[in-house]
Amino acid sequence: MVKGSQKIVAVDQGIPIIDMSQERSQVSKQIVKACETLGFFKVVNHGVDQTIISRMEQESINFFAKSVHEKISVKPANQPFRYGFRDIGLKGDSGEVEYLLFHTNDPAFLSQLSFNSAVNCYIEAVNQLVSKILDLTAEELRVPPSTFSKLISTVDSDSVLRVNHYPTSDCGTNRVCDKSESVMRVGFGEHTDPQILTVLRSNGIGGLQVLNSDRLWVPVSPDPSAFCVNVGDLLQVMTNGRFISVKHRVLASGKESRLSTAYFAGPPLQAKIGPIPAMITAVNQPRLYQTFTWGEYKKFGYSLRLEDSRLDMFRTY
Ligand code: GA4
Repeated sequence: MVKGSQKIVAVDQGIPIIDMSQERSQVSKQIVKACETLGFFKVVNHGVDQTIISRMEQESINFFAKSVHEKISVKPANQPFRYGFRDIGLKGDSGEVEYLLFHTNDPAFLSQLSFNSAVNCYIEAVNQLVSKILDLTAEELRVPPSTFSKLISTVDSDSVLRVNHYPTSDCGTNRVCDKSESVMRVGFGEHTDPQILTVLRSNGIGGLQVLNSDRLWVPVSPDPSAFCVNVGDLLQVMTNGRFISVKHRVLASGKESRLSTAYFAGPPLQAKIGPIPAMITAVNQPRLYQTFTWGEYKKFGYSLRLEDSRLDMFRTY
């Protein structure tokens, strides 16, 4: 069942599309504006090689086409990383989705995957894209150049890759799918991403929606050549609330299958996260959040349900 605000507006309403081949200062201005107003934008001409993207997509399709037995046999180091079907997180959330979720620095797991070279190339490429976006952000905010990107570029950065497959509703049965069926199913319930920044791309099937500042859901049109970028909770904290960690969800029609790949760029577990000094002023922008480690935040996050607000716990008032 779909809960919460249900008003849906026109597709792509207010969603910025940022052409990364523009002049550098233009790109950084547009990124910061998008992070402040919606916390979500699309990037085009992003520089990620199309062959890396296509290979990752084709290999993911091949993976999900395997038998359940084969899929559950790939085992990442520990929970919550795994091949999963319907169950999300550890507190009883579920969605009409099957997925592969793993730490990007888990060589033992990656070596079990038949497509580990495609995955490694993809991770490297999207990590570079995230670093570039974060450096452009820092420039426009006039804070030291690698303030954000240094957190996601070390060997112990806690970044995660999630490959989601939202199957058709007749999946796994011999039932002929009624094409007139227009029921929307929750593929992935509303939530914010806990990390710093997320980059996501999908095949040509829609379903992603973001919640705007008027609390209206904006469907995002699928564009396989673009990346969707969203602010995560940690970037909201570091910018002292200036950037918005946007709520989003996936509603699946079940008529055609959606495939998406999300890279969640996170810092090392022991990294201390709090508002950066340049974002705090005593009068206009008093400190909104306490300082905590990513490890503490993550542990707390996993004790809650998907749609719960994790950030409230770390507010100063
Ligand atoms: C949301 C973003 C990522 O998909 C994820 C998710 C994680 C999981 O599926 O295991 C969480 C969810 C996500 C936020 C709250 C907790 C943790 C499920 C859940 C109920 C991999 C992540 O890092 O946080």
